Amino acid sequence: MGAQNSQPFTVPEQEEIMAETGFSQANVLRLYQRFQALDKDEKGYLSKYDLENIGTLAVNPIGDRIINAFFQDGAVTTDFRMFARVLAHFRPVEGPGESGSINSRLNKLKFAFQLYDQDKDGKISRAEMLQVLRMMIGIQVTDEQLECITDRTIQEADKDGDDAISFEEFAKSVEKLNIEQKMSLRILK
Ligand SMILES: [Ca+2]
Ligand SMILES: [Ca+2]
Repeated sequence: MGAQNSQPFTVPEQEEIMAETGFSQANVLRLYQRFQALDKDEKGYLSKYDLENIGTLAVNPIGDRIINAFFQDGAVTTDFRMFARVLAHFRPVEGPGESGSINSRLNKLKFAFQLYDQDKDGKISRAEMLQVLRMMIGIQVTDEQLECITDRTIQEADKDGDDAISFEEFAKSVEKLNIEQKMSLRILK
């Protein structure tokens, strides 16, 4: 009775998660506590509904898209390992030598790209771009302005003229942006 509290606390699959995500032990522990706090019914997994309680996602215009990223291949729940893996994309880059890790620029870009490419055909179509722009800036502009912004965004990035943005074109178009910083949500807070 009550003996659990005297055990040293370990997170399930802690080592694997640290290796996979680059989170420190302290980070993993903090994330796990966050996970448990979100898992109000102590189910051992999170549903979309649970994730909607993350404040930074609730106020993010594409928060729904980010939430969906936790649920790959039609899953309706996310376990802690998946939770940590998705959040690792938002871990700030702490220095060189992290090129292979989940939070590298390339992986951050891939993550961002899939938030647009909802049908996963490897291209952001005009319709897909319009949807995201509507979420991000929709309330401030008219539909007509939104169509114009979409066309301009596509035109600027679309180098091969297929009226869609491939991953390469996407990466190129955001080359000058500080993706490392933009994709570093302070989700751990
Ligand atoms: Ca697509
Ligand atoms: Ca193209």
